[in-house]
Amino acid sequence: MVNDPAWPRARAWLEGEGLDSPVGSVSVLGVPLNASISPGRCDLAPEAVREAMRRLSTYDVEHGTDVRRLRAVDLGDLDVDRARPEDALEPVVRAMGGAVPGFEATVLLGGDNGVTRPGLRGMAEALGLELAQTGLLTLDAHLDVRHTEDGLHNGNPVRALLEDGLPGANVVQIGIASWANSAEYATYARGRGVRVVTRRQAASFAETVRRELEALAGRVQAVYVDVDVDVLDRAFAPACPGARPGGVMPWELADAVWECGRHSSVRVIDIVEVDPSRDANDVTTLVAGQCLLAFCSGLTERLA
Ligand SMILES: [Mn+2]
Repeated sequence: MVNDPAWPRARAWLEGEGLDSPVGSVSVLGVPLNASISPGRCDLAPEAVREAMRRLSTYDVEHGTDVRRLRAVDLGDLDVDRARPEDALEPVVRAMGGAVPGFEATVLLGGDNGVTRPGLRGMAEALGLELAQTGLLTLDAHLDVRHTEDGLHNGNPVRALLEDGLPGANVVQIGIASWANSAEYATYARGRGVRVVTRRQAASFAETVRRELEALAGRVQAVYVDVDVDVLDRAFAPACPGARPGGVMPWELADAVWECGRHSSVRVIDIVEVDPSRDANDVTTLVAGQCLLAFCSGLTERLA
């Protein structure tokens, strides 16, 4: 790969290369949890996404932002690739005690969607908040409220959090897809007070996210955003086993994630469900890298 100092690479930024006098800082923590309902290799994602960032620049031409104005601190990966989600709770919460304070925002690179429960619990603990003072915004095709009787996995983090004490009214789920959920679980989520916004209802995806985030932020002290990459159309997310035709477009997701970066209530975002062993032409790892960068572009705008 040609090294051109006039074309800074996102990977180098992630490794600490930035501009003088940063406007703030972001921490990045790999959480290679791999305990999905359908066996896969989501544990490979943090390193694959970092690798994809070699081919992405740091410049957001849409907003005129260079993310190198932010200081990035990559804290590496947690040793949870063989852990059950129940056993990942303690190490993730402990690591977030160092990854959240002192940074304007934290990006968790999953791993499967099981990351979201320890991620939100870790954010709450790091900020000294009760779960009831926190909000969860999911950009996901799925409700993730399958029952928890047989243990935790990537299909039930939202249910597990509700059972932990997160009030349903603090949860907003955007991008929920047809033929990817069941009537029973949709009834359960709505019955718990969860706000469910379907793919079609969120036709203007980023605008819907901006509006819902604003409303949620008014009710809580800090917001955790779960970006399940399977909210994308399957054409752009072949590495996400749960992605289906009819999902959102990459630019819609980028705009939505940018809005999350810009909003002062958002302290943590996770990017989950990418299984690089299923990818085609690196499209999914590239789009996951773009999500990280779009969030950081919004964060730069927040702090500038
Ligand atoms: Mn999910």
